[in-house]
Amino acid sequence: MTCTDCEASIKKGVKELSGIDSVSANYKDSTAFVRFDSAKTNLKAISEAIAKRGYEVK
Ligand SMILES: [Cu+2]
Repeated sequence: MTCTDCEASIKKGVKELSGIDSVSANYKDSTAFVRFDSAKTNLKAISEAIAKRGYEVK
């Protein structure tokens, strides 16, 4: 992530999944925090949603 637009893009991409409670992203330290319902989605789906928007997930 290089700017606040990246944060917004990641948040939007993750929120499109079902079972997401909240998403926050911080481009300055390249982190994203996601609270989700593990019965509805999982880390893999979230990682894919982020990767689909062109970001590397570590
Ligand atoms: Cu950006």
